[in-house]
Amino acid sequence: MNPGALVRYADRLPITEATPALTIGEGGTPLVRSRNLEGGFGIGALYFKLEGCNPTGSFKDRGMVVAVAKAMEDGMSRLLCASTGNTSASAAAYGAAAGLETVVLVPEGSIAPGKMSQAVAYGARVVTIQGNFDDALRIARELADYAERFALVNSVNPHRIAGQKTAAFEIVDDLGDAPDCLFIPVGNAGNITAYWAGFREYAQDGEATRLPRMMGVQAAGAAPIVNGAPVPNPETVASAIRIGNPANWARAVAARDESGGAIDAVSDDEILEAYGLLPAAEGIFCEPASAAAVAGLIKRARAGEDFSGSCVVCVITGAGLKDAPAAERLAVRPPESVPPDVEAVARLIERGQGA
Ligand code: AN7
Repeated sequence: MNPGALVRYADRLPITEATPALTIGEGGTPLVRSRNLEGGFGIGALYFKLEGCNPTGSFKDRGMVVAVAKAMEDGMSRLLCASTGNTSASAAAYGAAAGLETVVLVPEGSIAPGKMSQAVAYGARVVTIQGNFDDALRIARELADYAERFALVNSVNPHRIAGQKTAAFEIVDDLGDAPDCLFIPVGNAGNITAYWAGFREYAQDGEATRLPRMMGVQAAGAAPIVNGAPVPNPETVASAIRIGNPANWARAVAARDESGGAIDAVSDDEILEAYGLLPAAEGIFCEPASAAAVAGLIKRARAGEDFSGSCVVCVITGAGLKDAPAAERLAVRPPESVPPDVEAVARLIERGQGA
């Protein structure tokens, strides 16, 4: 049985005897070796860390379990977050499990439908902000300052970062050492911060002999760190990372520079290409933001960077069903309708071979 991220890595998390052992089964996600893209792009070894296998379908659960357990310990009665969707789904789920009221602020009209369904199903109070994510986060931070007993569970909450470190621990535990490179999508930049902290902690304690290059990837229309300036109206098909002024900006830059890594931008076309390649070539269906990490790797490989001697991990941050309508953008065969007759079906599939 999966004990959950909080119990498995208890000695590396900021928990005490008074912290409730909260879990809904987060962590312990698969690290899967590539079957086709590894060879196709000349990579020594390529792995995908499938964070969509967490209970609410994204990596957010690792940090949320710690943040919500600490909120319970501190006697908070309400959770609050701003979100492009996944944080709100996760906060709503852990809030329900913990018996806390959850209020989520989301940018109106731009969160993926699966994420909205989750927040509603878990019983959160969903407030749609007539603005973008950056507006919602600004309001959440101000609200948390003056409203009583609201625990802010965005990645400005250090317990979120602490919990998300566990993904780096798992990768090292599975591979026996750190990889050479970690490709990861960057939005509010909490996750790249957390992975870097986790890899450093493991190396300091002798659990790993090396540190990976941290390779962050932003969408070109929402690439403040790459551009070196906030983006007032971020736009990208990858709605999860449609963020113009990341809260953890400085820490992402530190992770990049300390690790000898990079933060790159990829276009929506490059994101959509990777978003289609992953299910077709690997059997992995993720949401567009997650595909950005793989798009970043492909872009570098095509530009001639030599990964033939490298062990590379791409973090697949969220599940494909989160944003099912995005799949309509893929150039794949649409469903074909036939009468309920075996010959009609047989004729159709024979005729359609390779078409
Ligand atoms: C699938 O849910 O910011 O750089 O409010 O959902 O740590 O922000 C989501 C971010 C990557 C970027 N992949 O992570 C939110 C939110 C997926 C995501 C990111 C997000 P950060």
